[in-house]
Amino acid sequence: MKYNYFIIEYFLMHLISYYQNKNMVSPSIYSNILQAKENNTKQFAVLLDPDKLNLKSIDQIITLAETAHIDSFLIGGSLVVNNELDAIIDLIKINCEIPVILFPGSSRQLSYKADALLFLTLISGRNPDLLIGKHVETAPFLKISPLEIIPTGYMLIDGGVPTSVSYMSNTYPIPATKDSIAVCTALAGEMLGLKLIYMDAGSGAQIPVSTSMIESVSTAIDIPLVIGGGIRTPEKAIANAKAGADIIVVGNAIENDVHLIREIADALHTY
Ligand code: 1GP
Repeated sequence: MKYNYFIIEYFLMHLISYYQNKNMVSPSIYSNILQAKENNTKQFAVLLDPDKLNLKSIDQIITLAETAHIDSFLIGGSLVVNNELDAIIDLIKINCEIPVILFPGSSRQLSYKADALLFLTLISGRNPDLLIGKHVETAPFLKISPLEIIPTGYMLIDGGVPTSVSYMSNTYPIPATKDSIAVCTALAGEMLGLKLIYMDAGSGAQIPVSTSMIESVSTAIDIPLVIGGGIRTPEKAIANAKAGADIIVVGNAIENDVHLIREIADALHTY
């Protein structure tokens, strides 16, 4: 019995020291985002949806992402029915040093293997579970996790087609042309202490978030602005960056053409 306690204590000590060392050597992902914003350097994040990838295709994406020097991988999806979240993160971690940020579609999409987590509050919606309920449930697990927690105001913007997020969250998106609603929502998120605003037209959106809305919101807030949903070309990525987006997220288009990783990364990094 005593021997068992000794083993457990030994294991815990090593675990704690592993995470302490990890925290000491890893610069904060959020401070990197703030630094980039201060330098007016635009960041590029590739979104990987575990349901749409297989472990073979991810190899090529990791190689291209590394040579293109993307800034981060976001990992998440509306459902994530397969069980490969940990395996995908392991593959990324073995092959490159690109930070991995969880972008969870539900509170089940957690992995301690990632570097950070967007702690999403769906501020464009009025579903109390996604404004505070799920946060209360997951808070104790996140408190003891090694993940860097980034409180994020998530705003769904109408992208011209019904999205999985809208259906799953039981919320309406903000109408695409109502810039003033987007501005007030983002301002409220900032005043509530959120650290990022993520405006998303939803994966595969027909109409991405407009540059007019991006400009209005980015002018109104001081915290970094993430834009995603329906971005398919380097030109749209650059137009968003010019309008004030700090981080551009692309998922769907890369699943269709992996070489877009290099094209969009080059365009944004030479912006
Ligand atoms: C979806 O913003 C992301 O939540 C990315 O959208 O897959 O359309 O690039 P796409």
